[in-house]
Order: sequence, then C-alpha cells, then structure tokens
Amino acid sequence: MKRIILVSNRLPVTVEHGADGFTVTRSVGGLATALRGAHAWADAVWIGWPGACGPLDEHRRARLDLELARLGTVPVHLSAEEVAGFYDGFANGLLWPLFHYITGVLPLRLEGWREYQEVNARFADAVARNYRPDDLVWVHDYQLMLVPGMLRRRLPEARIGFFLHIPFPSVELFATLPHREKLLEGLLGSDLVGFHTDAYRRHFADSVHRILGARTDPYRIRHAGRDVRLGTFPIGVDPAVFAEGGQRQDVAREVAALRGDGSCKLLVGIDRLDYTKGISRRLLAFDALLANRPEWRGRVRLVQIAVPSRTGVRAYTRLRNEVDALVGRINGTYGTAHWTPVHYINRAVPQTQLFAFYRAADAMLVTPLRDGMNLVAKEFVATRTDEDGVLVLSEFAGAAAELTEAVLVNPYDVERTAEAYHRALTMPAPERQARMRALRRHVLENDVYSWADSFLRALAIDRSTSVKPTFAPWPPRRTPAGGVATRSRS
Ligand code: ADQ
Repeated sequence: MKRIILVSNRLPVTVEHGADGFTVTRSVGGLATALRGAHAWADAVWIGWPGACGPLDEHRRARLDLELARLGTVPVHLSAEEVAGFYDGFANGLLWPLFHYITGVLPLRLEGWREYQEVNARFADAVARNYRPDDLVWVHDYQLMLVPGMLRRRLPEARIGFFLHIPFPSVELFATLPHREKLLEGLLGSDLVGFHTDAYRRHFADSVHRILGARTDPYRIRHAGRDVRLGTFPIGVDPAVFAEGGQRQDVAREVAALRGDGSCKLLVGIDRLDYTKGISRRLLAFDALLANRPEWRGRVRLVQIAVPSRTGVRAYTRLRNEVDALVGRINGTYGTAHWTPVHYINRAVPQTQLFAFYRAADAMLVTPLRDGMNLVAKEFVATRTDEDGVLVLSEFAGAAAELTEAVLVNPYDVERTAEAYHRALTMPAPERQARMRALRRHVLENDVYSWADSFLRALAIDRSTSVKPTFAPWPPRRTPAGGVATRSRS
C-alpha cells in the first residue's frame, strides 16, 4: 500500500501553552475531518504549519516536534513576518478575494509575494526531506499553489496531486493577477489537479490555455512534455457524526429551548465571519422581509453565528463593523420589549450547539456571494434525520451544483432573497420533506470518505488515464419556478 504525504497550510493540531510547557491536541472540523481517513491510512504523514507557537528555545522546539511526530505530523514553523506576508498578505489579502470575485477589497499594492514564494519553498523542502519513492503527495489549497512545481523539479518521478478548496475564477478575472504564469506553472507540476465543480475545472483549463498557450482538453493539459489530469471531486461531510450529534439527549434539550412554544419561527446562519459568506446581504434580506411582510414581525427570528476569522486582515475588521451596525439597525427598528429579530453570536460555538441550531432551524440560510463548496449546507442536511427543515442556498456556492432541491437564491438580489425566506417559512410540510429526503440521499451517498478515496484512487492510477466527469456543465438549467437547478450526480 502506498504511503501518503498530506500537505496543507495548517496542521490539524492545536498547540496550547501552559505554565509548564505546551500541550498538543488534534483539532476537529474542516480539513482535519475531511482527511482523517487518508491520514489514518497506511503510515501517512501530514506536513503543515502548527500555528503560532511563540518563541521556543531549541530544547522546547525539539520536544514539540517530537510530540507532533507522535501524531503523524511534521511541522513547518513560520515566523510572524512570514505569516504576515505569505498568509495575511498574498494568500488572504489577494488570492482569497480575487478567487471569490470580491474585487472591491483587492489591495492597491501587492503584498507578500516574496514571502509566498519563500514559504512555498519551505513546504516543498519539508516534503522532499520526508519523501520516499512510491509515496503519493497530496497538496491542498490556494496557500500552496507553487509547491507542486517546486517539487516536480526536485522529484521528477513523484506522484503529486493538488486539490483547490476555493473556486477557480473565470479567466477574465484570473488574468488580472500579477504572477499568474508562475501560479499556473506551480499547479501544473501536479499529475492531478482537483476542483469541487466542473465550472472551476473548466476555468482553470481556460486560464492555462489563454495565459500559457498550452494544449488543453476538459480533463487533460499537455505542459512541458507532461500530461496533467484535471478532475471534479465535490467534498462531502461525515454524515454519521451529524446524524448521531443531532439525536443526542443534551442536543434535544437545547433544541426544545431554542424552539420555545413554536410561535416564533427560526432562521439560522452559521459562518466564519468572512465577506465571501454574504452575511451583510443576508441581514438586509431579513430586513426586507420584515419591511415588506409586516405579518412576520414578532413571528420569526434570525440567529446568526459568525466565528471571528483572519482578524489580521483589514477587510475583516471593516466587515465586523458593518455586520455590528446592520444587526443594531434591524433590532433598533423592529425589536420590541418581547421580541428581538436578530440574535448575533460573534464567536465559535461548541459542537453541541451547532447540532442544536441545525436541528432547530425552520430554514438554514447559506447565502455566500461565492464559496468553493460550503460544508455548513451539507452538515445541516446530514443533521436532519427528521427529514424536515428548508435549506436556502446561494447559487454561487459550489454546493448548489449538487443540492438542487434547496431553495436556490441569488444573494445579490436582496428583495428576491427576502421572498425566498418567506417561501421557506411557509413551505407545506410534504414539500419540505420531499426536498429534504432528496438532499439527504445525495449528502449520505457522497460523503467525505468517498471524496478522499476517489481523489487518491485517481492519483494512484496510471498517468495516461483521464478522470471521469461527474457533473453536468455550468450554467445550470432554469427550473419552471424561476429557481436555478443543475443536474445532480447520476
Ligand atoms: P470554509 O470557508 O472554512 O472552507 P465551510 O465549508 O463552510 O467554509 O466550512 C466551515 C466549517 O466551520 C464547517 O465545518 C462549520 O461547521 C464550521 N463553523 C462555521 N462557523 C462556525 C461557528 N460559528 N462555530 C463553530 N463552527 C463553525 C473552505 C472553502 C469552502 C469549502 C471547504 C472545504 O472556503 O468553500 O467547502 O474549504 O473544501
């Protein structure tokens, strides 16, 4: 069995400092859950940044590295300057907004390109040091786009895969990026490049064709005398975790408390506090619902949970102020002594509460302006073993290509999004159940394990084999109801 080297910006660990040293624990959620299966497979190693560990003398650093090795991980330690330039500057200040089509927050001056290259080179060094012939190397996400190319020069025979967790934008936008050639060439060091949707895969092939002049077809690119395969691998969740979580006793008590006597319907939003997640427009649509349909006043509330994120990037401070102000305005305008329209929780919540919110929601609002996939939508569906609850989903989330039975919305169209909330809140039970049953079928059949499995299988097979298409092409079909639908996996 082949050994796997996983490579991601963050290691799936949390290092905590105490008076007598540090403790290292495995973290849950996100990529940590997604790759748990792959990490446990054979004697995999995971290479990445363990987070800021403060100043450590040589002895403590060696002890920390030993602890990390015990968990099957290899650290790439980064200095504060490297994090500022590579992570806050180039990756999150430029690539993140550009790849999500949020051009309004792009910096006037390019920051962090030098650090981005240096840190990518350090990751490539760490992989090369740990590499053994026949290993599969799987690199993750936009922070490490140069790593496959750097590795290919050092390990020409290595089997290298890359997966992009965020959208790949249209060539019109990608072409504006300084250093676009270097980034594409970095990715083309891979044997296989994976995306969440067919649209992202096609955008990438278009960009390579237009910018590098390479010969491309939908699933293969000929570059520098090698074939690079492309594939669509939509990520999923671990449905058992959410099904079991949603049915726990303590969760049931919390659900009852949230629902109260049932006279007030519950809308729920759960996100990282990120401008791509569409929280401001989601609030504006709720405002419009209360303005246009006064019958909902006192009869519906929105719980918005937003976990603080990337506080080192300026655009995130502005977003926080904007959301604070909108929540204040809506509550000030419509709130009464007996009813608060928006309950805003600006911190991470424990898993028990997450399960309870998913379970208690009459409608879950997942309305990003753009999102690679969006796991919250799939976690909500996985939790609803009661086959009830409505998913309101942005057509600009990767998940919309699969979850076609959701109520799909254009989050930029605030008035129609407000109408979609109304539709979700008034949907008859048989329709809610039919839609939820169909959503559940898809989420249960396409879980996170089949995602990792299918990518690794495709990476391990012969280089000349092409990756089978899984989804119908963008743009989605229009449904008679005016919503948007794409064909789901056959
Ligand atoms: P993210 O942008 O982080 O991931 P998402 O897919 O929604 O977005 O995952 C967020 C995770 O954090 C979920 O597991 C959710 O439960 C958890 N979470 C969110 N808010 C929380 C809160 N307030 N408290 C506690 N937990 C919270 C990136 C891409 C996505 C892609 C994933 C996986 O941006 O598009 O789906 O990677 O590829």
